[in-house]
Amino acid sequence: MNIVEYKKAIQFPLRQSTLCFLIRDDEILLAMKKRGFGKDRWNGVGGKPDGEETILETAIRETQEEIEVTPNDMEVVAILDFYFVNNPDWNQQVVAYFSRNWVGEPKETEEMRPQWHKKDQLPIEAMWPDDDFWLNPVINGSKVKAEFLFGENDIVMDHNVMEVEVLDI
Ligand code: 8OG
Repeated sequence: MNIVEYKKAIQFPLRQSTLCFLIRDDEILLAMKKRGFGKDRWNGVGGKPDGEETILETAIRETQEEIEVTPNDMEVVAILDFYFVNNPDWNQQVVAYFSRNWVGEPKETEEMRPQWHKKDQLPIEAMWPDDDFWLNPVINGSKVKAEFLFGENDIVMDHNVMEVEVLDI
C-alpha cells in the first residue's frame, strides 16, 4: 500500500489539527506528552479546533492551555497530512507553526512537560517517526508540505516531503 492508493479509498477533507514550536536562538521547545494521542513522545504543542475557531486561533489557544504561553507571532512552517492504514479515524492534516515571540514562561501542565532542546540535538527516537523527515529541513529554514502513511506500530510506510516557497492553509 502506498499513499496514492490509500488516498483513493478515504474521505476528504481531512480533519485539521495544529502544532506549535517555540524557537529561541539555537534552541527549540519540545514538550513531553503526558497523556492521550502521542503519549511519551516529545513534540510541539497543539490540538484540534473548538467549534468555529480558525486554525491560528486554535494554535494559540492550545499553546496557552498546554504550556501557559501566549505566542505573539506565528509562522506557518509545515502542512503535514497523516494517514493511518489501520486507523482511518486518526487521519488528519496538521498545520505546524514556529513562534519566536511570546508572553509567559513555558510551564508544565497536566498534558505537557516542556523542555528546551538544542536544534541540532533532537531526541528523535522519542518523537513521532515522521518528524525525522520534515523537522530538520524546517529548522534549517525551509517550508514543507508533506504526507505520511503509517502502518502497524506507527511505522512510516510511505512519505512525500516537498520543500515549497509558499504554504496555503
Ligand atoms: O489533541 P491531540 O492529542 O489530538 O493532539 C495531537 C497533537 O499531536 C497535535 O499537536 C498534532 C500532533 N501530531 C499528530 N501527529 C503528529 C506527528 O506525526 N508528528 C508530530 N510532530 N506531531 C503530530 O497528531
